[in-house]
Amino acid sequence: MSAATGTAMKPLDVLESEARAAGLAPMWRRPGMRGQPESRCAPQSWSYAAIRSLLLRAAPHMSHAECERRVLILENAAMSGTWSMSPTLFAGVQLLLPGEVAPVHRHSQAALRFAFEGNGAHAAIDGERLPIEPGDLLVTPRWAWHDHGHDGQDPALWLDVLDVPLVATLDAEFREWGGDERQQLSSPPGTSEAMFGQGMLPTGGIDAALTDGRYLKRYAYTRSRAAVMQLMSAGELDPWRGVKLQYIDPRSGGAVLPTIAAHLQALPGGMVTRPLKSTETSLLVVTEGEVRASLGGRSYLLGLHDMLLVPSWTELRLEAVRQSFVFSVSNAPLLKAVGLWREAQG
Ligand code: GTQ
Repeated sequence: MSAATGTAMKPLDVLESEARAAGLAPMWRRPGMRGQPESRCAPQSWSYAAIRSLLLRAAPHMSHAECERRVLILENAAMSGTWSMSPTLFAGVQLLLPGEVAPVHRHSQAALRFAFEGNGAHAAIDGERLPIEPGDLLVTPRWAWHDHGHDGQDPALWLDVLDVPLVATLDAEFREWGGDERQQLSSPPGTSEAMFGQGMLPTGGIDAALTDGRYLKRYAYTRSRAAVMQLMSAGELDPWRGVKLQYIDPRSGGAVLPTIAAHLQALPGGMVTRPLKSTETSLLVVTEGEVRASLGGRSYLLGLHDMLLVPSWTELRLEAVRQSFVFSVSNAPLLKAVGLWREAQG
């Protein structure tokens, strides 16, 4: 351009274009490092009623035979086209009709499911069949074979949360289909809960063989709800959280998955939490009651099964319009593993 217009290029411009041609970028052109996180995802709420209605309308046109899983993805408005809820997490709501089968497969993305409605659905994970009843949490670690079925009468809907965007960023995506539609069962029902779900762990020299593919796969809502309910009734309230318990993998005492943590929270009617922000990105799901959330200066009213995405470093306060229970997931384990987890209590 300079030659055409007769204006001489400045020496630095010449150098920079030479640098770019050599595959180099001048860092002096880059904005400085940020003083604090500015998330690529934005606060967003999703109406369960809207998702449910769309899935039921989609079902006659989209059988499980035609799609891998019948899911509507919670795609963040600030990340349009990425199929992502946040830079590390994928979330979607899945519909399985009575008699349908979501065929067996496995993938390098880790998954968990939180059931919304429908009795009689079940998962098979690593050779064990588990019920999926409303409020249950099911864990499907990386590379675990899994399929889903439904022997009940009403549609089954649940939330799927996977670390899909993280695994894509790390260029580590693998997926395999099983030979048959359903996997062969190798453990009687209740095995993993007896081994890991009673505050006890298997012992003995055959540990490894005994526990291969076995871990706590299902956290029944009756038990997790009773736990937070009891603590709430006893007044064990944290001003920032009410009662908030984390689901743990009893083998490690840590989160249920290396990249995804899950929690259940109880708030007595009328409680307003003190403001809190952290570097974790969370998705909240109201499982009972009604919650008004103040997030990043905006207010959201969340009814049954409505969901709210809380980006990194965005201040959150919750007000329980009446006694409420909130399930949540977050990417906290990942941040903690690399020393990036931070929290500021207001
Ligand atoms: O049920 O295995 O929402 O593989 C997305 C990908 C669910 C599943 C999703 C999956 C699944």
